[in-house]
Amino acid sequence: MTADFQNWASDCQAHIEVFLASRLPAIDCIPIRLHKAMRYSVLGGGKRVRPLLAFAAGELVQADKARVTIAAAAVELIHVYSLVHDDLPCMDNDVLRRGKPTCHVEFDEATALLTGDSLQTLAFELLAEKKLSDTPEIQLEMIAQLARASGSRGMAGGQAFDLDSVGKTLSLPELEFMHIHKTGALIRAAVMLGARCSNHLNEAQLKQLDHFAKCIGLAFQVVDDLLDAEATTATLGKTAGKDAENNKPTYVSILGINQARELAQKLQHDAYQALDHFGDNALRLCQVTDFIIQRKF
Ligand code: GRG
Repeated sequence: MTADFQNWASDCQAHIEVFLASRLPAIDCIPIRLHKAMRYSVLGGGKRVRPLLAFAAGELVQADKARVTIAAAAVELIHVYSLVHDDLPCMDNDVLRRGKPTCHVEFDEATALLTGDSLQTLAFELLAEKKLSDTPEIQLEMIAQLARASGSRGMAGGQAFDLDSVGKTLSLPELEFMHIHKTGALIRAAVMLGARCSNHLNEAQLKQLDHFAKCIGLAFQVVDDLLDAEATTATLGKTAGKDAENNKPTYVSILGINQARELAQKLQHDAYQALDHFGDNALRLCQVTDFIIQRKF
């Protein structure tokens, strides 16, 4: 990773942190416990991969950064809501997230449930309150796109499939279906919402970009499975080895470490190819792709 990319990514991460901090209700705002839990869950942690993708897609189309910031924040809020709910005892039952106790451990289960709910609605409040596109119909489509990506035909549906697959043997296409929904849908939304903050791309180009986003969404998950198998809890900031412990089908359990690594490289290559005709404007998207593949946590 180049120093130039590291500086850009640090700037984006700091920028989204400040924006999220400014839009989350203050801790002295009633109900205090809920607002504390929301800020605890969102602020001061995470790689911010989805905001990085939204900013990189925004740069591809020279979109207004203030608009992209709102889109990036909305996607990150949905992501954090999903983490808070995923960690609950009724789902993954985890105690560590982003290097600190999970929301329900630090607060309580009811507060964690409400935290996820409130982060989700805040995401849509942000998307709906300011002009994000010069074309109102496109902004409506952005809101619908994030809703679809988050709901039963996207992330929540993928999570349902995941919960149902514990202890089962999945085929590779079934595993792919699960992750295209559970993890991929939101990653795709991050890229597409960033790009739609400007009217620069035609339908064919948007389709091409969506194909790129699909490839990196899957690549993200393959790498996640590899890290779960190979990295330590201390490095990850969340419990390592959970997939095998919970008897979950993963790319590693189906393909083995070496083939899973090869698949991540193939998806990286496919992602690059999808960006081919965008030329130099796609530099940041290529760099975020490398970051996703090379990440250590
Ligand atoms: C509860 C509706 C609902 C959905 C949960 C995304 C998800 C669905 C659960 C998260 C469980 C998980 C570990 C999924 C694997 C991929 C993933 C989303 C990892 C966490 O994302 P990162 O690595 O996390 O971007 P940070 O903390 O860096 O933001």
